Amino acid sequence: MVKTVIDRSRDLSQSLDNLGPDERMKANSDYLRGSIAQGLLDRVTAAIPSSDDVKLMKFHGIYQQDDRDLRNERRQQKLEPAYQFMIRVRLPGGVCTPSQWLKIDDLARSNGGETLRLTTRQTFQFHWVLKHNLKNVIQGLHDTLLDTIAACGDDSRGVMCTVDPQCSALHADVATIAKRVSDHVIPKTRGYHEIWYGDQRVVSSEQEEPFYGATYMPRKFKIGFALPPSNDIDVYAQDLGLIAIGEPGKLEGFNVAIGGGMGRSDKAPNTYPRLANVIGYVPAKQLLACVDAVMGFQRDYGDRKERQNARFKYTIDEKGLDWTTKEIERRMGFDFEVSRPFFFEANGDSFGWTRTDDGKHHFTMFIENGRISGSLMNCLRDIARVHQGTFRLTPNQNLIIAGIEDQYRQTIENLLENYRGNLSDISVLRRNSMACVALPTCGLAMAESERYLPELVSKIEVLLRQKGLEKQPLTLRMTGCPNGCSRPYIAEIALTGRAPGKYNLYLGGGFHGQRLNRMVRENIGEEIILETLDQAFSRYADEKLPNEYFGDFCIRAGIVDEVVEGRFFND
Ligand code: SRM
Ligand code: SF4
Repeated sequence: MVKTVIDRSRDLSQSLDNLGPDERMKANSDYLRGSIAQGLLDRVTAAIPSSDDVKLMKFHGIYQQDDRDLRNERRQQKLEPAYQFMIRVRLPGGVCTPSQWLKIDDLARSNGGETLRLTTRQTFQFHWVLKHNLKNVIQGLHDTLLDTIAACGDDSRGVMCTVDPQCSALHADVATIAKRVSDHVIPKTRGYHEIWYGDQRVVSSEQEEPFYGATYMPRKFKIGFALPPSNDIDVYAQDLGLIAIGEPGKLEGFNVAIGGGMGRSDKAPNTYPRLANVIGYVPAKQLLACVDAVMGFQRDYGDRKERQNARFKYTIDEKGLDWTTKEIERRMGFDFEVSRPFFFEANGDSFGWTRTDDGKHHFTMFIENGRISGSLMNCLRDIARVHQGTFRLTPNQNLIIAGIEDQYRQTIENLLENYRGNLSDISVLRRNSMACVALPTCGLAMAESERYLPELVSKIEVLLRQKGLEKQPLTLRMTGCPNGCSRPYIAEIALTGRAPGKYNLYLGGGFHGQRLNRMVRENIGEEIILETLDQAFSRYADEKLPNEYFGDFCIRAGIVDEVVEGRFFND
């Protein structure tokens, strides 16, 4: 058992007056209970009446939202907004069983608007859940050994892990560790169990949150495990990225990368995306001590006055990378070893059928922007009824039907065929594209994303075909606001929403997520987006070197300047 290092000298709950309002709210919440249980019983409104409870529910994996398509109409009718809730499942490493799939499918049909969303951090989201159905969903998940604790909130979020079947032999070991880390860092409050499962409160002399304390983390904290050569999880975008080192059957340890993050805000010029820095190597057996030390550092030094500067990346830049590393080492009680060599090839998924050395078959299926509904939902339910392996949700919002034995492959192929599981008519660009949810559910969206990208991709496909570039793999990511939920700032082409129909256009990110892109045009509509891309593609088609990626070309050709420091300030 690893000893948890807690620096009580910085127990901030002692001096709350100097801190931001969310810190006081957390400290006064009775370890995330607040008055959520009472708010759920209030039948006067479809919302949760207390704004503090709305924030606290995020720690329970639940977001209050409203249907933004109906906002104006309801305002005119003097009705309250059409409140409903998003529920995010905690699914470390993105792996679930067929019986869990069937339960999730069932809950989405009965309580979640007959749709499911696969997220960029390898989990499921239900949208459109009404207040009186929240308990049904959470208890239904509990029946199948799933929960939503810490899927959102100021805590360690869903832990990611590479799911590429080609990494299978090492995958089992790393996925087990990812799950162990997820269990280790999960909030320990019993508040969740009391509110959602009806457990009785038990008086105990033990500390309710031995690691987090009453104020939890200053902000969300994200951990991800990558297995080279696949960087599907975008390890440089994680607060704590762990790069597995070893051979199949012999996992040795992890290179440790700290301080990645995508979020930025137009309103706050001192916010920026940042790539994580690799600071050293730890043997696998010392990993939990490392996780405690890194998270403990951020818990104790993160900014608790200004939430917009509270992510780990800003703490590191404020304290300096060297000092941060030394302090983490002090807390671990040992030094990092020199980081081990590794290389990444790509951050996308390899689609279609593969067979691994253990004789199992895997099918990676393209799910456009992670959205599952209608005939696709039916097809996947049919597959879950016969499948004996696992489902793996990829960090690119796709799905792997994994671990299929010889005798089941034909059945699954037939079921896929009934749907239209044929990848050949899906362009390379579309397969490598990703959009965040945005409208109509996301309260922060300024522009469309998931509902618009498919249409825009069709138009960009035409440009690529005209230049003979349709086979060229390139990454394209869109968001409805600058927050970066589809990790746009490391894509070769990115569009982030500014206003309805208007986006900032970024070019020059690294193909395997190793380099930030740069903004080339601000606040532009579709016509100028296509015109700008058309010009860049023309030059690329004429001047590209053999095997040169589009992002690399944009830098070499001077279309954008390279971001050299691993972060950029708002352009
Ligand atoms: Fe995100 C907030 C959706 C991955 C950065 N994100 C939101 C909220 C909850 C909006 C809100 O606060 O009211 C969105 C809910 C939309 C909806 O209707 O479902 C939302 N984020 C998503 C998802 C579902 C996008 C998707 O299409 O898959 C992803 C869920 C991941 C998961 O399963 O946990 C999602 N969000 C990300 C990522 C990518 C990642 O983590 O790898 C990022 C960038 C990485 C990072 O954190 O730096 C990301 N989301 C944000 C931010 C900006 C954070 C910041 O540092 O400034 C916000 C806004 C905030 O926290 O204040 C945000
Ligand atoms: Fe919402 Fe913005 Fe995230 Fe898209 S990037 S889901 S619009 S917060």
